[in-house]
Order: sequence, then C-alpha cells, then structure tokens
Amino acid sequence: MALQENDQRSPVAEFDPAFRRDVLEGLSRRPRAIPACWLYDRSGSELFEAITMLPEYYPTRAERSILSRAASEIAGLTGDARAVVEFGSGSSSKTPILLSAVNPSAYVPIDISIDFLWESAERLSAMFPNLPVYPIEADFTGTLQLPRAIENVPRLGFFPGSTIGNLVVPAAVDLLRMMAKTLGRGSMLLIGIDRIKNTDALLPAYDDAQGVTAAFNLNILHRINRDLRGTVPVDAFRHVARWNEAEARIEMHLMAARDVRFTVDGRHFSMARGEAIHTENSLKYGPHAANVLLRAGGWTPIAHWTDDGELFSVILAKEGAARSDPLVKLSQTDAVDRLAFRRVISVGD
Ligand code: AVI
Repeated sequence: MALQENDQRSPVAEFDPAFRRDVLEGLSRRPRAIPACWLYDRSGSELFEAITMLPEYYPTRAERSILSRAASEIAGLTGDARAVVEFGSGSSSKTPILLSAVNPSAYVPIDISIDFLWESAERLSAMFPNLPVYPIEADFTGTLQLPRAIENVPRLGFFPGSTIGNLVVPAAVDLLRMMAKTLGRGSMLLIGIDRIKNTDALLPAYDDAQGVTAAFNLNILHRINRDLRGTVPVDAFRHVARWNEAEARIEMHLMAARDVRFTVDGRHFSMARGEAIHTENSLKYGPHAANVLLRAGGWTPIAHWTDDGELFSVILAKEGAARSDPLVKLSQTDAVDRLAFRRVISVGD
C-alpha cells in the first residue's frame, strides 16, 4: 500500500465559526458578498464535480486535452523523479495524465475536503501502486509543511482547473508566492489558467441549461440555513452569472426575486427585490497577462500550451526570477504573512 498516513489529518468540524463570521459580515456590507470558499461543502463539491462534466463547461475538457497532448513535452522539461504536489486536489481527475508522464518519486495531494482527499488518494494509489502518496488535509492558501519524506526531492507543483482565477489579483499573487515558498528552490509549477474569450462561450459555462451551476450557487443559502440556523427563503433567490469586462471576470451573484426578510443565527436581514449577494469571481487571463501574473508571483514561465479552440492555457513555470533580467528583485516572503484570502476571494476590489 503506497498511501501514507501522516499526522496532518485532523477531525472535520461541521460547524465553522469562520463561516458564521464571513456570512454575517458579508450580508451586512454593501455590496453584499460571501467568500467563494464557502460554496464547497460536501454537496457544493459534488455539484462542482457535476459542473465539470457539463457540455457548456469547457475548461475541464480543454485542460484535459492540453495535458494529454503536452504530456511528453512536460515530462521532458520537468525531468524524472520530482515529487508532484497538487494544490486543492479535489477529485484529482486530471492527475493520472500528469503522473503517467512525469514518473514522479512521490505524490502529495493537498485539499481542505477530507472526503475528497482520501477518496482520490486511494484511487490514485491503486492506479500507481509503486508511488508513495502523502495526502495533506489543509487549506492550501495557508502556510504548509510538506512531508519529511520529500525533503530533499525536487518538487513539481500542480495547480489545474484555473482555481487561481477565483482569487482577485493581489490574492492570486500572494498565493503564487506562497507556493514558491512551500515548494522551494529549484521547484516548478504546472498551472491551468482559463483565457478571456467571447461571452457566447463564457456565459453558458457559468449558467448552464440544466441549472447545475444555479444549484451550486444556491447551495450556499441551503448551507447557511443548515449550519447557521438560517431562515433564508432560497426559492426567492435567482442565480445570476455576468461578465465584468473591466475586471475580465465572470461574477456569480444570488439575486432576490422579491423583497425578502430572514435571520441568520438570530440576526435580522432584509433585501429588496433586485438586490444581490456576490458569491464568486472567476478571472480570465490572456496569455500575456497570465505570464505577468506568474512573474509577479515569483515564477518564470518557460512553456505555454493551449487547446485547438485556444480556450485555456496550461503553463509550466520555474521558481524564481528570470536570470536574463538583472533588474528583477522579488521578495518571496513579504506578502506571505498578511494573507486574508477568505476576505479577498469574491469580495471584489
Ligand atoms: C473552481 N473554479 C475554477 C470554478 C470556475 O470556473 O471558476 C468554479 C465554478 N464556478 C461556477 N462554475 C465553476
């Protein structure tokens, strides 16, 4: 059995005081906003998995096809025997493509959801029986301690799915810097980033015909009712996805279709018809902007792949500033300790 137990597994608390704080604060501010991380309870994670299989949701298919096609080139650039560290591994559906190609010495999936983490770690362990797997249950936006067993092994970070797009730019830069610090000198990062494109393709991806994305968004209200003694009339809210051109992002909102009054943990709220709660940003980056983002985050892009439709980017980067630029001087540490991702995610600028 290659799946390794480690002491970083902790019990899961169903009720999270940070959720209460974020919801009460978020509903009290204007515009109202709840950080997107709270979309992912068990049913939110399952609904997101369902989204990735929708005909309208192109990012998963596009990224998978890029990884399959570029696999041997990626392996040539990374070399053998790196430890693959996957940030926010979720169901790890694209991971086998990478692991088959790069012949890793270990696999370290990191995820905040213990259920998904262990299910997918076990599945990958069965697929790659000789590969040591060290799952870490953690919020990858915080400081991380990698397992001792990979202390002296070069690392390849894997951050697929364009999850970086769910952070506003300053938070994305902080996260990339944190990853560089966690992975260390000589590491590489393979990252998936969704591209800017026509709204004819973008909007249906976030407002599908079957209503799965709507259910995913509305699930946060069910979670408030369940976990925070809420009385939110969920049927009075509508899922809204809109393209914010100035910020190059899709935004998800929950809009009140009529005047509503409700309580959350005893606190009273009222919303007028047409008022909305902002629940998620999904930023899109053109190829140049993606490179700039990576450089700001302490990584030098060395290869960039896209799919036939040029919908999505997969970028390989190496840790540190490019040697060719003598003026670059990055501080890897300054930003790292002042992180407040929960607040930054989705709240807008
Ligand atoms: C997880 N993340 C990259 C997804 C996205 O596309 O921004 C979340 C999502 N929200 C609605 N659909 C998918």
